[in-house]
Amino acid sequence: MNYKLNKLSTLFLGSVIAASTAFASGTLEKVMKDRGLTETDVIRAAKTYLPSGGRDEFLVFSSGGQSGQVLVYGVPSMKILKYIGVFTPEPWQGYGFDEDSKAVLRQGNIRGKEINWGDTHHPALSEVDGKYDGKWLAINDKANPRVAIIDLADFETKQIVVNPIFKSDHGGAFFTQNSEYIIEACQYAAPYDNNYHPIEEYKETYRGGATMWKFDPKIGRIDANASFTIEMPPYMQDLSDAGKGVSHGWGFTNSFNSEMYTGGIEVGMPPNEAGMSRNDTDFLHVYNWEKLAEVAKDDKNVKIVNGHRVIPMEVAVANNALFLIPEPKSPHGVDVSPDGEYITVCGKLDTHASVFKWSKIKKLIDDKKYVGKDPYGIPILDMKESLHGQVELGLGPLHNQYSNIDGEIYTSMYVDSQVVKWNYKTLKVLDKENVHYNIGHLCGMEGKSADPQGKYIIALNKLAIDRFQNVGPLHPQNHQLIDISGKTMDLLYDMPIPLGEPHQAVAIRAEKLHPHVRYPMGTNSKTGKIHVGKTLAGQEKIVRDGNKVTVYGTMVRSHINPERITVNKGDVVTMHLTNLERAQDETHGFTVDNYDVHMSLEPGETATIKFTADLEGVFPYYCTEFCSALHLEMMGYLMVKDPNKKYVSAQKLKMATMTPGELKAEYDKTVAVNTATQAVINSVVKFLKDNKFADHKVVADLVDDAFAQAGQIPAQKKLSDEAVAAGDMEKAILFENMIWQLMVKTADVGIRAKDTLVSKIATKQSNAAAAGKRAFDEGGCSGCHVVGKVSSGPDLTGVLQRHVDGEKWVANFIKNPEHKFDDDYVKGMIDYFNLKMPNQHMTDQEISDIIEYFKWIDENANLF
Ligand code: K7E
Ligand code: CUA
Repeated sequence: MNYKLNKLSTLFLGSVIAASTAFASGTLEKVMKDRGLTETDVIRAAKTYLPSGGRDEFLVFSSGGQSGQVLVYGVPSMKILKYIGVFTPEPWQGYGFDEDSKAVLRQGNIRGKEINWGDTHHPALSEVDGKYDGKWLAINDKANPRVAIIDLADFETKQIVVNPIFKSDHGGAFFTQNSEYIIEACQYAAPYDNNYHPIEEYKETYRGGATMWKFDPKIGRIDANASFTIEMPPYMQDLSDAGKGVSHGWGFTNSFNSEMYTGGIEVGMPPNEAGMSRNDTDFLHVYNWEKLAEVAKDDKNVKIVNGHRVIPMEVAVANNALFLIPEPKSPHGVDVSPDGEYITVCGKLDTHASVFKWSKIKKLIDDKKYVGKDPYGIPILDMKESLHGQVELGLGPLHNQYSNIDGEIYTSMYVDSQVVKWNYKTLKVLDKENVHYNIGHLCGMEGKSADPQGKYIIALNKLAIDRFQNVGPLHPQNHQLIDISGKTMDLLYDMPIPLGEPHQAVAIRAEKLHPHVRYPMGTNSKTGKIHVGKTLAGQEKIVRDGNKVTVYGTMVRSHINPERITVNKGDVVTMHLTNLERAQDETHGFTVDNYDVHMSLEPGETATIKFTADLEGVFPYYCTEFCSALHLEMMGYLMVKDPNKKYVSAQKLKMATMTPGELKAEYDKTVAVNTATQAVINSVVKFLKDNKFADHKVVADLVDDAFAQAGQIPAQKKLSDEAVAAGDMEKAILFENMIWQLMVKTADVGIRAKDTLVSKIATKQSNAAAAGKRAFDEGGCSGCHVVGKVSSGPDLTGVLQRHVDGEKWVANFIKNPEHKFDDDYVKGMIDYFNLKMPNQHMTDQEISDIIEYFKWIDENANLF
């Protein structure tokens, strides 16, 4: 056997079960002492700890603030799983660096301007009956009024819509209870058209509003043409929420500048912050979007601005569909209860939370009982008569989340840096917990749906200050996990996030999500359709049309086809690449050096890059994911020639060549290695079949992947044989090498399948046996003994049966090997291995555990 085969068979035969480890008693106390941990710390750690390979109960989608992204993490472990590029290019995903994702990103252009950042604020999950269905995620961009849709089948951004009339937004995205619409309310009032209007005409020409984006939950796309905006006064609308249950069909949006103050600090006016917070109350906007959706269908009822349907305030009022309720000063959050009956509003500059009651509001509306009208003719309802009650919570209340307990609500206190637990029905404060620092939103588990789950609340803090190692003046964000399952809250965990400021985050039970692991072959992931550039193995080609060069290529471990592309300087190059893999997680990335292009091709995906080859020269291109042992070889060259230049060929170096005899010898050697390797693969296949691998889905999937690799071998063998027949031994050797590569990949997955299968079918180790394995590995025994195999020392399978009173014999031998060196049996072993077993100074406990481990090995001897 040569080196290659030797290594491979060691991998196979020596693959040992990864057993659970057990620690000696007293270890926990020692770790606690060494690390200065209290018992409370350890309990909190245990509540959030997720063992390797474990799964979280909830997934959180958090706004990435100024990063323009969304991030995904698990609860309770707080492990970050993904950043999703939304309004911002995201190179890892190729987002914004390949044509298909650029097409999505460029949907977000505003008035022809490319915008490459966003200020993401409020993610929202699609709903059925007010409950999350795990299908779609929407999020708004405050800076450039846009809403994006993310598909939870692959966690990719699929659509961006630009608000055609707002210049800023904030009160989105909020799904209505059956995902009929997504609410996007304005923030900073501005003229709807794109013209200049002097600030002195603020009250006349500047407007706020709430856009109702029509959503199709089947395909997960907004239909801009079926959407409309409800015109609202320039009160600076802030957060919104959709009614549900009893209040379904209605929307709620608050505001913070009922003063309609416009500042002027530079001309000696008091600043905005003073003028906009002068009144004791601002306005909660209450609107019947369901009725207005019908109204908007008639052209007579709307004005068209920038191609978008707008319902004027007077039309909304005439249809009894728009009302105002005074609410305490500079409010922020407005949060509808799970049943839709209570609407809790928090005023940043008021110490109270105000709980409005939908049945009271509805009665005032039905009775047309108004206390007046605002300057735009919108009826105003009496605040006191709309209120269920108010509770004093502390300083700076902002946002609310609900739990699974009836009446229980959690409110973030920005100024006090606290989370307050209270009851919105009884209006009693129940508990307060300090957070660090200046909390904004908070995120309950499905805490704003019709079906809140309780268990945890996450504080999304604006400042981290001293919580982490200093990494410079720009600090990470701090998400803090709080256990709310007990009578009082308990802060479990700080998670720094090196991304933008979190505003809203939404959590969903992980079991509700069913993302796929691969695409149907040739899919354009951005459209969900088969890509025009889909290319299968054997269909690769380079097409020229004038100065346009189109490449139809494929990627599969571990080569890119084609491997050489020659174009003229100035040619426009389009490359469609398809990842032919079926195996889970076998992504290939692709870039051409110096051309600012990158794509991430998940199994089955096709994507496109396009660039003008305006630089002359030689440009390597390569796979950017370390996808196999031959990943570095997964490359090729783009050669760009200047058609106007004459290239003189370089002097050819005279290279030594092999004789036909030498070539034949190398060919024979390569074939022999392959034959031997195949025998090893066959033995693994036999093991897998003998142990019924098909009964275990994860193993069967791995075996599928292995066969996908092995299935490519016959075609390569044919090419090799053809080369031999044609007398080209050089080429034949290369094809035989390719066969070996395929065998290695087959083996790689095969080993994983075997290990997985063994872990599935082996009997469970007792704690003692697990401790024994640990002692065996850490005590140095495994340096000479490999289970199931004769190595530098004998195979220990069955060792307890080899001697009379075997357990005692082995225990004595481990404890004191020297005493047995004259024993005939041991003498023979020493001769054979040319090695004496050293005394590893095991304790009696360790020795007895090792004996248990040996028993476990014997129970499972057939698996080694
Ligand atoms: Cu930061 Cu919802 Cu934009 Cu409050 S918002 S914190
Ligand atoms: Cu494909 Cu590296």
